[in-house]
Amino acid sequence: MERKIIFAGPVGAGKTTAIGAISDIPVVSTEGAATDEVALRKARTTVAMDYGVLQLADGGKVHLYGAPGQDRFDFMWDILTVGGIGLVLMLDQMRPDPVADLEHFLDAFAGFVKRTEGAMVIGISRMDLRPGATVEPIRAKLLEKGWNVPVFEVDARERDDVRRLILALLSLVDPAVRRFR
Ligand SMILES: Nc1nc2c(ncn2[C@@H]2O[C@H](COP(=O)(O)OP(=O)(O)O)[C@@H](O)[C@H]2O)c(=O)[nH]1
Ligand SMILES: [Mg+2]
Repeated sequence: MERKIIFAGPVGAGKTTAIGAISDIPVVSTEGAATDEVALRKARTTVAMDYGVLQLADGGKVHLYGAPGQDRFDFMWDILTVGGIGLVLMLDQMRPDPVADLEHFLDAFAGFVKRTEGAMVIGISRMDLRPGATVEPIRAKLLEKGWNVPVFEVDARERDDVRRLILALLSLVDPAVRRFR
């Protein structure tokens, strides 16, 4: 069975890294030189999408699509979500206001998440860079807004962390999904 999942979130949250950490093929990226405010954060950024594939133990495939983080590419978000079965929202603990980022992306992807009947998980990255940070403010905001979404601390560079995130999403969609290595 073939399934498509989407990674979304702000620039620098670790979407490209996460897909690279878990994909069984070298990631296909459309990175370009960063311009405007993003150039202050990193030299290259995803301008259209990232693509990777994860092979499941049962022979199934999960197609992994990373959406560009910048709002001016938000027209890509509607294109990328077509046929998707779930959303991984990556948030970055080092951003000035991760809770504001959460609200922004919940609004932007609400239609998609509704179509998938709530197939969404959240990964909070770069926790290691801010000692003492917790995911509680994110959980509190989700609760306040009535979103029942699993939240994980992830290091996007760690395959096991990304794996846990994707397994959680797949089991929301299909509780019988087989484990993968
Ligand atoms: N220290 C640390 N760095 C991370 C973590 N997750 C991702 N990164 C780094 O953050 C940077 C931005 O990641 P990238 O995948 O380009 O973000 P994207 O814009 O969402 O695609 C990369 O240098 C990653 O290696 C984490 O949990 N801890
Ligand atoms: Mg990227």
